[in-house]
Amino acid sequence: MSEQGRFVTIEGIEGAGKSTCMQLAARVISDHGIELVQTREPGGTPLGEELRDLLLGHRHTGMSEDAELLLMFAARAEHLHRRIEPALEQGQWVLCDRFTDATYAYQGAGRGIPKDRISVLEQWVQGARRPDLTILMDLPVTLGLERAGRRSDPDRFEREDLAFFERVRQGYREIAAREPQRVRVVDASRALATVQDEIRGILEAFMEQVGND
Ligand code: Z5A
Repeated sequence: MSEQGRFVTIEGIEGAGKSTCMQLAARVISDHGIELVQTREPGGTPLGEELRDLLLGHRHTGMSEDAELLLMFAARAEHLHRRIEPALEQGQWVLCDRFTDATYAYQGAGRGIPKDRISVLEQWVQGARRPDLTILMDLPVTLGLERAGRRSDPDRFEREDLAFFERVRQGYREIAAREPQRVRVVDASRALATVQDEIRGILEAFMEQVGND
């Protein structure tokens, strides 16, 4: 049987540059001859993408916080079952734009849902599965919003106020402080080339480390 693949996630508040840097991260990993599945949350499967539309769209603007949380985990359960676990079992790597850290940051720190309720769902849906490496792209909220604000049609989350995104950022930074081995914080406020150099370095060091394990 082939060796288990590795699970890498990219996190950050909106406008941090995750989507931009996903492309670079995918290239760096693939250039090492590693087979890679590139995906995102919420989403990544047909059902997950439909749930994403419900979560981000404006048909249910007043959705309850618990419904939002449960839909995130419903999408995640499907994603793990259909894509993430099968890929990892075949020895492929999975690169995911957001995962459960986003739930602790947005639904936990942002909306105020207690952490222990989220961790019950995390345990239920994921069992022992956690990302092997997370890159947290951190930057001041105003800069992230300014970058993202160039878009025309804000989604349901993008309509939240500054205070919400400050709590989300703080939530992410607390996770990184608790788990410095897994979560590598990148200062995403710098020029794109500098940010991407640092991400390349983190991924190369990680690949070397797991290659030597
Ligand atoms: N969500 C949740 O609540 N709970 C959960 O469990 C999960 C998700 C999984 C969907 O996320 C929403 O779901 C998200 C949280 C919630 N809502 N919010 N907010 P998403 O990842 O699809 O959406 P997003 O965070 O809004 O993505 P984004 O706005 O596309 O941000 P980004 O991917 O980090 O940024 P980007 O598109 O790569 O870059 C934004 C712009 O900045 C773009 O024009 C770039 O060219 C530019 N850019 C990027 N880097 C730089 C640098 N370094 N300098 C200058 N300009 C730059």
